[in-house]
Amino acid sequence: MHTNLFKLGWNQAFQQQIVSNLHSNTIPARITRQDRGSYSVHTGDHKVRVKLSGTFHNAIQTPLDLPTVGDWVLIEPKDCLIQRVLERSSLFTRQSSGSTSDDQLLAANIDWLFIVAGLDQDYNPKRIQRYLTQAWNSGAQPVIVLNKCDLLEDADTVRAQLEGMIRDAPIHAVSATTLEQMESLSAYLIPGKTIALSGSSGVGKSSLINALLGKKQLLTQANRTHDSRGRHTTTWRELILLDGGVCLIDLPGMRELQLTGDQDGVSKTFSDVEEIALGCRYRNCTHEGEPGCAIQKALLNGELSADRYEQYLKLKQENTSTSRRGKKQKLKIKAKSNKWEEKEVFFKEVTIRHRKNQKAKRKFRQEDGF
Ligand SMILES: Nc1nc2c(ncn2[C@@H]2O[C@H](COP(=O)(O)OP(=O)(O)OP(=O)(O)O)[C@@H](O)[C@H]2O)c(=O)[nH]1
Ligand SMILES: [Mg+2]
Ligand SMILES: [Zn+2]
Repeated sequence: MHTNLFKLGWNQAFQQQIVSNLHSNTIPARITRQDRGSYSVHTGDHKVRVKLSGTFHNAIQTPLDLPTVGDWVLIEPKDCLIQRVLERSSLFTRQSSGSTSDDQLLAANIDWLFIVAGLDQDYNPKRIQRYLTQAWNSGAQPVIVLNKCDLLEDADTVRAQLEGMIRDAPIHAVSATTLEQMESLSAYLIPGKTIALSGSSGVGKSSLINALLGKKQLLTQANRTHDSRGRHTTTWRELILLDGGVCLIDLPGMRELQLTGDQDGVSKTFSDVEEIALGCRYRNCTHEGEPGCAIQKALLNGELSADRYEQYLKLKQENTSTSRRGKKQKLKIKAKSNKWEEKEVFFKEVTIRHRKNQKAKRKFRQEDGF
């Protein structure tokens, strides 16, 4: 396999998915950008624009089947058509806004998910927890990057406060503008690895990528002055290759990050709360006044803050309702495919009956001397 592919993140796990005789006329490529109706892919040597093949298109059952930025696909180089998406090692999604319960795919096959927050007026630790919950569901390791540390005298104090609220995810305070502490991110810049940068608009995701590239490649724009909110400058998702062979995925700032309904993320983000709940006398304790409730005790003695418990309940509740909606959607798809299966069986039976009739008629004609 071409060594340039390894720089793009290709590895044994993807290689093993290719059955050589089945895919002899295809080559692997990584999706770097998605536009309406077409995709840009990198083959290791060059960039090509490709589309979905008709067979692929017809086989799509859910939005999860569609390729997204970071995906490895098999393409037919002659026709520039995507034939298959290889199984993903991780997938960062969010719940689509509006009434549909579809997952919106944001980035695939990422090793580290940077949750970027700006140390300006828009700084909000609860938003970081929300991103963290969703990040744990992606399968990638979350890393919290507090950008714009140049704006604060005591960025380390803010970082320490956040550390008290967050478990199992490293936190770095850096500045994309002055490059202070940027070297703390070099631990993640390993050739063949992929990092996606998520976070609200204006936190400095594109600025961080430019700082890592050492040039102003991506467009950035000053935030609104009165509240430091961003102006939604980046409008598409894009995979950028650093010289050393590290892939960075720039994501547009999101207005809202709705959770996609997997309770694991909540459990991991609030593992301290769930650990306390293990001490409740009753296994099905609702923590609303039962005797021997460890949560109530922790809230009273200050071991657990009311604020943190409230945030836990909020995200858990949000996840439960989205997972119910998600299940309904999956059931609908199943019902649809069952219908198709029934139709297929019906048509098969009709064809068999028709053939039998034809055969019987032929036999009858032969016997009758026609
Ligand atoms: N002071 C300071 N400003 C920064 C830093 N990083 C980025 N900025 C500024 O923050 C503003 C927004 O930066 P962007 O990189 O465009 O933010 P973004 O997260 O990509 O925003 P969207 O593309 O809208 O999602 C720009 O004016 C940057 O110059 C930093 O470390 N310190
Ligand atoms: Mg941007
Ligand atoms: Zn309890």
